[in-house]
Amino acid sequence: MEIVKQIAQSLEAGDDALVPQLTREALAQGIAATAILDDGLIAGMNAVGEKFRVHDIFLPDVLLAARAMYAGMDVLKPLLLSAGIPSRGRVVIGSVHGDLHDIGKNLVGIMLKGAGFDVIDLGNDVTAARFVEAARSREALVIGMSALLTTTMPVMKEVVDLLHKEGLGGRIKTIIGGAPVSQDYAAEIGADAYGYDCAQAVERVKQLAASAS
Ligand code: B1M
Repeated sequence: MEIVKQIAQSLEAGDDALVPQLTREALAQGIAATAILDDGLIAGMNAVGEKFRVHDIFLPDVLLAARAMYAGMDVLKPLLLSAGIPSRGRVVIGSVHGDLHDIGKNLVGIMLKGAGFDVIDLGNDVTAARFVEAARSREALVIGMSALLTTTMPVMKEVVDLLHKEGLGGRIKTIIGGAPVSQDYAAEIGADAYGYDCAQAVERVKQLAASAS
């Protein structure tokens, strides 16, 4: 697993040429895509977050790391997606208004597609009105929201409240996730589920879709 550590280190260094190269090599060595994702790419990004928090590195370094993360994800994406599964239903996802972080949200989208969901990705900086309108007009079973900033978490409550105000609360389910979000926060704002990571998000969405359909 030495190579997986190297992937994490290259991501920390923001090397968007070496990360995909090592990712391909790791796959060729027979290492599972999910192990490369968790122990290489996500582990590297977590280290970047910690260094950024203590001002060891600065915003441009984080941007480079994000670019390297995407370069690695591009290699893994086809392996995390599986073709030919009949649709389990439609899910609208997005990063909430004010939030430009989209790596975790994109991973959740890839994993949901891989599990057979029809995913409508609204991107980042998505207002409550856009989430609800998209879910209603596209007949989605679930809205999945991601927030990485403590300041943007309240938008999740706006979405839940708007759904209830429009009488859609029982029909369209909600799941929230992102580093500052928790099960307690989901309960507090009345969201139907919380996903700790993209794998758990898929399990929760399966349960929500089954109860919504
Ligand atoms: Co920003 N940033 N950032 N940043 N950034 C954080 C979030 C921060 C914790 C860093 C720190 O201080 N340690 C901090 C937030 C502090 C806080 O709110 N308490 C922070 C800050 C302050 C900022 C700015 C304000 C910095 C500035 O401008 N001074 C600014 C805000 C911009 C904005 O959004 N308006 C900013 C900008 C950026 C970049 C643009 C440089 C870049 C984002 C690039 C991009 O996304 N395209 C960036 C990055 C990369 C980070 C860190 C380092 C890494 C985030 C990441 O991608 N992690 C982050 C530190 C950290 O989180 N430790 C940080 C990897 C990703 C796979 O994990 O997104 O958590 P994550 O997703 C996980 C789970 O959370 C879960 O599944 C994934 C794993 O499987 N999950 C879900 C996510 N969404 C889910 C949804 C679900 C279920 C599960 O259901 C729907």
